[in-house]
Amino acid sequence: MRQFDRQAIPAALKSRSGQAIGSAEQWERERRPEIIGLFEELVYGKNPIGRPETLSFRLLKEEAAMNGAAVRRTVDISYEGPGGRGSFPLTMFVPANRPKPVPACLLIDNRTQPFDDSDRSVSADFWPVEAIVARGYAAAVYQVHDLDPDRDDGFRNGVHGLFDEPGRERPGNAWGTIAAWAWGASRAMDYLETDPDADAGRVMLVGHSRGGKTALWAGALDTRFAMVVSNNSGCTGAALSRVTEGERIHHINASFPHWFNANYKNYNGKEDELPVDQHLLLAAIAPRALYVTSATEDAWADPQAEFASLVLAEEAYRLNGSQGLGTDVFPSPDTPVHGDKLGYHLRTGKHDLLPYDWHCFLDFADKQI
Ligand code: GTR
Repeated sequence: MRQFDRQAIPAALKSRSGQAIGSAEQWERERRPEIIGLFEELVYGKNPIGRPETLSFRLLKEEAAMNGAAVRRTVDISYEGPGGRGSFPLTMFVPANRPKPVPACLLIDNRTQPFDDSDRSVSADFWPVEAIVARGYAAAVYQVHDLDPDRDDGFRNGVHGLFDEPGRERPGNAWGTIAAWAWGASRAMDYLETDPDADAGRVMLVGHSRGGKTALWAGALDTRFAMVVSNNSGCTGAALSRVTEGERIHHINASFPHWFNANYKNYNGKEDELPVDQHLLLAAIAPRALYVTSATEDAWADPQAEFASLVLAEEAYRLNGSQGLGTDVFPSPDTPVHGDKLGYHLRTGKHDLLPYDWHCFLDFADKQI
């Protein structure tokens, strides 16, 4: 693996004031909240609201799917804020012939085409529901643009428009679009907690690319997710910003100014000045299960920078008596590494989410949840 200076990277087990963090209890009480607070303040932004009191669920449709192998359920998740009412649909396929409740995958779908899988007669590589259901998991999905459009539009619409204080200038730490999508994952979890067919204590949250960044942030904030999967998440996802040879903070802030908060722009070209790096986001998921992937042809996400981040996150897992990933040797392509709580694979091919990736997530999930 590429060499980098570990000393130049903020230590997981040292607080900002320089205090050593020596126990899981101290991690939970001091360092983890400090890390979350720094990411809110400087990177993703702070959500103005958690679970709204007005949150409600309505079953829109339920029918047999996949020739009877699954039940397909569509639920409307709705809420109200000072800016009005909003909602997003959650679609879920539940394996028909399994004892309930079953574990579930929740996919944060960042594809832009409208979602129409009504009879699910054709398998999609990105979301191979037949395979997921056949392995005994419920497959749930929501689409990010139902929470907030993926455009730099001044945060007037989507959940920003509903919950931001009307007329108030947005502070530098106001939530960006990735935070809005992550908020949606928690609202989907609120629903899963009420669905008797799904075991909310065994949910794996999955996202690809910008959806992978979202999965990591949602998984760091919301400890109800038992397992988090970051697929090819790259810059401001799993990849270490100080180490990457791919996309950098100034690139991502220029191409996608709406993804992160305004304060993050102060770190364009100044990765070294950030008091966090992305391994701390992964560490904030400890002691829960975490699986990170890269692809050989995805240099923009920088596989080595993604792997290095996991290796550095391991310290937080060790505090909890876990071995973490158990190796710092960058693996060969298509050879998954399973530590006891951390997993990784480097898939041959391009930036994408494919059946091979899902197969590996489920292998890890079978052991973890
Ligand atoms: C790219 C962006 C990446 C990644 C990707 C995606 O253009 O630079 O950070 O998120 O989009 O979401 O597909």
